[in-house]
Amino acid sequence: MLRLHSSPDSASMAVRMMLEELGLPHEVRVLDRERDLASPDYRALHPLGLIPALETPDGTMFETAAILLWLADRHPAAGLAPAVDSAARADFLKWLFFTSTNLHPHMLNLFYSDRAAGQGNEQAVITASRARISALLDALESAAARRPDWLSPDRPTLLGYYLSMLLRWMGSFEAGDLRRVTLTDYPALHAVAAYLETRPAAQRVAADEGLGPRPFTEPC
Ligand SMILES: N[C@@H](CCC(=O)N[C@@H](CS)C(=O)NCC(=O)O)C(=O)O
Repeated sequence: MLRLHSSPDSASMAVRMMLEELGLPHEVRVLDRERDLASPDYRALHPLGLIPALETPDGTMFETAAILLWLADRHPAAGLAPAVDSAARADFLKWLFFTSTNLHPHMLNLFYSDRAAGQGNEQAVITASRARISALLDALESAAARRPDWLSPDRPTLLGYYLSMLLRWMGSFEAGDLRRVTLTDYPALHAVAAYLETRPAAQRVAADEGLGPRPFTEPC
């Protein structure tokens, strides 16, 4: 049995949606962030005490992108990612890692700016990361506009779920003079998110986590 350690509206959301999309039996453990993340029991699962962690028959996994890729590769018939030997795999992997090593960390900088810059320097890191996020979203929009199968607005995909989750957070973040990202400024990414949020898998998770009926395009 798969066991996901989660928290509402955190990075476990994309993993839950993939588990639902794949129809895999799983248990969801909702963490108490204050109590659990630093506990020895949870640190034994995740060395940094972060969310998500997924217990699997092959051992515990962490890092959102690694978990999503493992799930997709284990269930190739679902087509959530290009097969390992397909021509599209190279392009897909490039943009998956682009997202997990650039966009995701810069988004975390917005929400945990004191960690990145030290207390008192939060605004500088928020301003720098926000500017970088704009450049990253421009690049991702260009990739999505080419309508690759692995980031399609017509079918569920690993990268679509991962990006839609990150776009949800960007759509709700504002600080000082920095306005929220308007998702409609990125029409190809918006189309991916708008399609995915209609999927029963996404709707079930959104309802359970209290994310509203349009969790990606109208974050509440
Ligand atoms: N690179 C990690 C980042 C995980 C991460 O930072 N998760 C956040 C939730 S979205 C978290 O655990 N926050 C709690 C904390 O940092 O105290 C991944 O992709 O899984």
